[in-house]
Formats: sequence, structure tokens, C-alpha cells
Amino acid sequence: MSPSVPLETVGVIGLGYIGLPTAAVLAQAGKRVIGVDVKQSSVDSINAGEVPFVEEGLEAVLAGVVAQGKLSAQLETPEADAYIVSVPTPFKGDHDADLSYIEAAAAGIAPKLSGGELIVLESTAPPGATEHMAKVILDARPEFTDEPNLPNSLYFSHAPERVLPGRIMIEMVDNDRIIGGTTREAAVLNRDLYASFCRGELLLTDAKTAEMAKLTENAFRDVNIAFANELSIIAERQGVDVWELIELANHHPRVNILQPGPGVGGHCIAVDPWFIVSADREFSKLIATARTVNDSKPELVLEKVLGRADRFKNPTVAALGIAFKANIDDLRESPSKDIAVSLADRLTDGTVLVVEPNIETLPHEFDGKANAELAELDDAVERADIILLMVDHDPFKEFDRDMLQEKVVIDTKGLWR
Ligand code: SAJ
Repeated sequence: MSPSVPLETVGVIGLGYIGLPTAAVLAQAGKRVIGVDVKQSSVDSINAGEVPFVEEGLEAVLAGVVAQGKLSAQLETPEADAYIVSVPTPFKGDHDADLSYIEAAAAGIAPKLSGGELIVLESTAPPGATEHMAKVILDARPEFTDEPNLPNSLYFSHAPERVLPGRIMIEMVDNDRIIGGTTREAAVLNRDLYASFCRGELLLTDAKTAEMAKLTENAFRDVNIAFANELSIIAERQGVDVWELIELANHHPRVNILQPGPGVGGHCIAVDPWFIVSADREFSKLIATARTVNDSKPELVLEKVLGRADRFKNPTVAALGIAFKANIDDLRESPSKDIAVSLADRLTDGTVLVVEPNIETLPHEFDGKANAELAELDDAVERADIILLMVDHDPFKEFDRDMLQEKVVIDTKGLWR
């Protein structure tokens, strides 16, 4: 097969927050998509047209493509013309990337190949990861090559996702995409596949530059949030309202400071900058420091709440929001969840009322913590001595602030100023 052959069947490996929307928009664009996931419960719910997490607009598209037979899910990697690998890339204890999920996906794809397939890595990954994925596959199938235009060619490319949770269905289609092939031909093939659903510009480069570009975007944001978080710490010590400070400074035509909060969460911004640091520890001092500043915020918030709780015999704290940001149910790497868990641990004579409108049960981190419960907003505020606002979810924005009178309020997002 040569790169000009249309890629009609696509295997999407990993049906999480990125893989499932990608599978859905590809199917909507007319491809036959077979999704693969290790979780039977996800496979079952997807085959029933149901999204196993909260993402605006996804369920309608998924239900449609499943009903039309364009998308199905299974545990086994299928034969396909193209594969998209969208699996987690966590970091290990020393902040080096853990590529084991990519390796497992590659091991699943290797036996299914017959030559000419495109294998796209979408997962955010450290420089060199796409070459590594290619090596795992070529080691398993030495009869193939990554040299293009031969009967036994395979094509490897990196197309990092850049969508914002909560806006995935819009950004997946509208955002520009960086596409980095291990060869030019692989990038072109990847571009042709993504042109089927992406209206944004498709920018071709090599695999390592694409890997670095994605990490750079998130490190840029992390450094800028760290600036805001550092300001929030200094401002508090100076007796200055950081929200007013930032608002005023942002009136300067060339100043645009982001917003401080209880820390930086999610599986992207709190993780990806470490991949740059681990690639070049000596020269990534600013990026590493930004990570440290942002990671220091949850502990400072915790200490502040504990300081206020000292005044009460059996303090009750309403922890408003444990998702990693507004209006989503994603609790991964969430600083507010960590704060709520630590509060439950530290307030042995107290109670933590967790208010998270986007979940139905507390996550496993609260298992065995008898002093923590999931509560409704009004009920929690009424019962609590201390109101700790950690996420700017819409229901908190719209909340009747008269109910906060006579409560100790710690507003880490500046929502109720
Ligand atoms: N945050 C602040 N202050 C701010 C902005 C964000 O404290 O001013 C916090 C949020 O509360 C959250 C964290 O930062 O805890 C990250 O939130 P986010 O909205 O900045 O980003 P993510 O993680 O949802 O998505 C990012 C996006 N990257 C960039 O904006 C450069 C998205 O485009 C990427 O696709 C995504 O990472 C990813 O998957 O890499």
C-alpha cells in the first residue's frame, strides 16, 4: 500500500477523554472506526451509545455513529488501515515519562499489521516517544520498515491533541493541528486522515518537533499560571487583594496575567512540563520552578483552612469543587481533590462536606474516611463553619451569597469577591 491509498478503517486505541471524541468525529466524517479499550465497562457503555464521562456535545455524536454502525468498541486490537494511539502517559517517581501504555498499545497493534498502515501517536509524550513506539512495532515485526513507498512500509506519526476539556467537540474540529511524521510521507498520510474531520490548519513537521511543540504549549501555560500563583502568595503576605492586583495590571496593553487558584490540575499541564524537564534537567530551570510553585499551592490552602479550623471544636468544612477545573467531572491530578482528602485526614474531630455537582459518588481516595461525605451545595453551606471554594463551577457562581454570612469563607478562585 502507498500513502495515497485512502485510510477507511481506523482503530483508536484508548477510549478516554481524547480517544473517544476522536473516534466519534472520525466516524462522523465517514470512517469505519473500531475503538479499543482495556475497560469492559467503557466498551459496553460506548457500544450502547453512552459516554462514560462528562463532555459537552459528545453523547449526541456518539449515539448517532454507534446507531449507524460507524463506531464500535472492543477489547481486542482489530486489523485496520490506520491506528490512533490515545493512551495515558503518566510520569514515574522521578518525573520521567512512563511509556508502558504506549508500548502495550504498540504490542497490540504489531501482530495485526500487513504493510502500508499509518500508526499515529496522539498521547502527549516526551521527545523521542514516536520513534520509540515505531521501534517497538518494528522490533516485533522486523519484516516491515519505516522507509516509505515500499510494499512493506509502515508510517509513524505524532499528532498531539490540543483540545480543552469541556470544549473538546468544538476544538477537536476547529483547532489547528501539528502533525509530525518520522518521515514526510507519514506526516502527509496523517494529514490526509485528519483532514477528514479537522477544519483547522494542519501543520506538518517532524515527530520530535511535534512532541516538543505540544509540551511547550502546556509548559507555557504552566509557567504563566505559576506567575499568578506566586503573586497570590506574595499579595496575601502584603495584605493586597491579588484579584484586584491582576485586574489592574492587566489594563496594561502588553500584560495578560492568568488567574491564581488552589493549584494546577489535570492530566496535561500538571504533567507535560516535567517531560521537558526530564529531557534536559540542566537547562529547564524556569519550567521546573513553575511546576514547583504550582505544586506548592495545595499545601498553602490546606494550612490556611486548618488555621481557621483551629477556632472551632468540631469544625465542619464545605469543600466546594474537587474536579480539576470548572464544569467537568475529571478528578485526575486535581489539587482540590487532594486538599479535600487531606482535610478529611487532618480534621480528625471535624467533618468535610464535599460538594461536587458533576459526580455521584466520592472517589476512592475518600474510602475509609468516615468524616467525609458528598453533599448538596445548600445543605453543605448551611451545615458548615468554613466554606472553602476551590473550583469555579457554574452552580457556585450563581449561588446566593446571603447564605455565606457568618461563615468563614476561603475563596481560592476569587469567585465571590
Ligand atoms: N488554571 C489556573 N489558572 C488559570 C488557568 C488555569 O489555575 O488562569 C488551572 C485550572 O484550574 C486547572 C489547570 O490550570 O487546574 C489546567 O487547566 P487549563 O484550562 O489551563 O488546561 P487543561 O489542562 O484543561 O487543558 C490544557 C490545554 N492547553 C493549553 O491551553 C496550552 C489544552 O489545549 C490541551 O489540549 C490540554 O491541556 C492537553 O490535553 O494537553
